[in-house]
Order: sequence, then C-alpha cells, then structure tokens
Amino acid sequence: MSAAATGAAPAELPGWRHVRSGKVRDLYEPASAAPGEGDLLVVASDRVSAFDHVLATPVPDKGAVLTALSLWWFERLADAGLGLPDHVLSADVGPDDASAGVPAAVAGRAVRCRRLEMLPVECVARGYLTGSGLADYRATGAVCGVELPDGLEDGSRLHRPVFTPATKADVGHDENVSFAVVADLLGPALAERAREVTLRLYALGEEVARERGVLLADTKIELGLPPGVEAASADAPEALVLADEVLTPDSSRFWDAAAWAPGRAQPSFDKQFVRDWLLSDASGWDRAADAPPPPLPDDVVEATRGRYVEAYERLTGRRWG
Ligand code: Q0Z
Repeated sequence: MSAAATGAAPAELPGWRHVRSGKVRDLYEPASAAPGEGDLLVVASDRVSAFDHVLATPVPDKGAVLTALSLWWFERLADAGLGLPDHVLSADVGPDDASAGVPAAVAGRAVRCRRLEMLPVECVARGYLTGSGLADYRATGAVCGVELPDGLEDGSRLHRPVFTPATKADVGHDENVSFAVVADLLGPALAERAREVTLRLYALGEEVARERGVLLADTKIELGLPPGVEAASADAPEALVLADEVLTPDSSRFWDAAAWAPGRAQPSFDKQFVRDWLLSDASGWDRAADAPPPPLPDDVVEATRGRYVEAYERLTGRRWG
C-alpha cells in the first residue's frame, strides 16, 4: 500500500527531497539543490483530519480535488486585479528528474512553486463567527482586538468581514493576535497590505461561493516575499506573493447556505459525515482519552469524497473527472 493510502509517511519522490509535512500536505525541494534552495513542491495527500487527528483512512481523490480547486482559485484571483501574484510555477507532469514539472507519482496532487520567505503570520479573514473567533468574542467581546457588537452567536454573519491574524505555533494551535502585533512583526506598511489583500481575497471568494449556495465562513492565506525583499523595505507591500493553497476546504470553512442557522455549530460542507460518525456510538471512539480515531467505514469515506467533489463542482461550475 502506498504511503498516501496508509496515511503514514509521505511518498519518496524521485528527484525530490522531503522537507516537511503538515497534517494533510507534504512539502519537497529538488534533491539536486542544496537544502533550503530551489523550487518547492506542495503535495496534497488524501489524508483527512478531524478533531485534531489525522485519520487512518484516506479519502480517495481528496488531494486531487483540492489541488484542482486551489489552482482554479489562483486563476480567478489572477484575473481579479488584486495585484497579488501567486507562487505557482506549474502543475504539469514532467520527467522524474526535478528538472521540470511534477513527478508522475503525485500527478494531479502537486504544484511546483517558487520558494518565498514566508511571513510569520497566518492571514485570516472571517465573515462569520465561529471557532477561535467565537471563543475570543465570548471571552472579550472582540476578535484580534476588533470589537464586535453584542448578541452574536455561533455562526452569526459579521456586519463586515474582519482580519483576524494569528501567529504560527510549532505545536498546538495558532494564536490569534491583534493588528498591532502584526504591524510590529512586519512593519506597518506590509501589515496594512497583508490585511487589505486578505480581506479582498475573502470578499471575492465569499461572493463566488454565495452565488453557488455555499457560505465562506472564513479563510486563511499564506503570504510570502521573494528572497531578498526585506519585510521592512518600502517595496515589500507591492512584492507580496500568495503562496500555499487558497480557498480550499482545508484552508477555509465552507457551509451549505441552505443549512445555515446561527445559534448552533454549522455543519461542515465537507467533513460533517466524518464528524458525525466519529461522535456516534457506532465508532466506539474514546475521544476523551485522546485515543486515535478508528478507521472510517466505506460509506463515510464515499460520502465524504462526494462532498469534496460537490464543493469543487459548485464553486467552479465545472464537472469533476
Ligand atoms: C509552505 C506547508 C506543505 C507542510 C512552507 N512557496 C513557498 N515558499 C516557501 N515556503 C512555503 C511555500 Cl508554499 C511553505 N508551507 C506550509 C506546506 C506541507 C507545510 F505542503 N511551508
């Protein structure tokens, strides 16, 4: 069985050196380059996470569907006049020598990217209140220092979207921070530009999704600078580049507009079958003991695959496969 199929270690790719893995994605650099040099290969696996665990059972086609969706958004965003270039070099399959394209073993799930100096901030925009934003609001009445009106509930639409940056944590969850903290880290001009592009990208994604009956509750983007451009320099704001994946169900919360009802947790567009099954008696999962979640039954896997495909088809207006 392949690594992707076991959810275990990432694949060995000829011509590429593994750099790091997240819960669901794997990052590589050319084996021919010195460590820390050369282009990058972002590979989306079929792994799924739920309740902070990577599940033992992959969802077939998930990596390919999310890669296709991200590439579709990159094109939409390039046409939208945000003035925000992206890191994509190619998603085309090339010879297995890292000289061009993507290795055949990960065709459809990998994007070759230019290497950037990533900002030490997760750029998040929220148009609806849930998750850590809701927790902060309940504790303080504000999210990332932005005061919100009284009376909001889980799933409430915000009167206007807010920039809710977070600093990256090596272990555990990212920490929500105020704009002032971002300005200290990046300098005020770059921080302003990061906020502006994040909110404009959210607005575009939210509008496209809403037209398709999908709510975009929030989204997280990763921004970087070309090597050599200092964050503090005057040209840094114009040099910002959109990296990583964009507006996928792994970087965003999508909700079915038809099911939206503030005052309770909203069903996840993609993962609700997984969550419901894991929390059901049928799974036998002892979540409280932090046991590893049990393997998913075939019907839950197939239903979840269908939700990723449906998200792709609704958002893009294209048929999958
Ligand atoms: C993205 C990540 C992944 C684990 C580094 N163009 C870029 N330049 C520099 N760094 C990155 C990128 Cl995309 C970069 N990540 C996040 C991706 C697996 C973590 F595939 N880390």
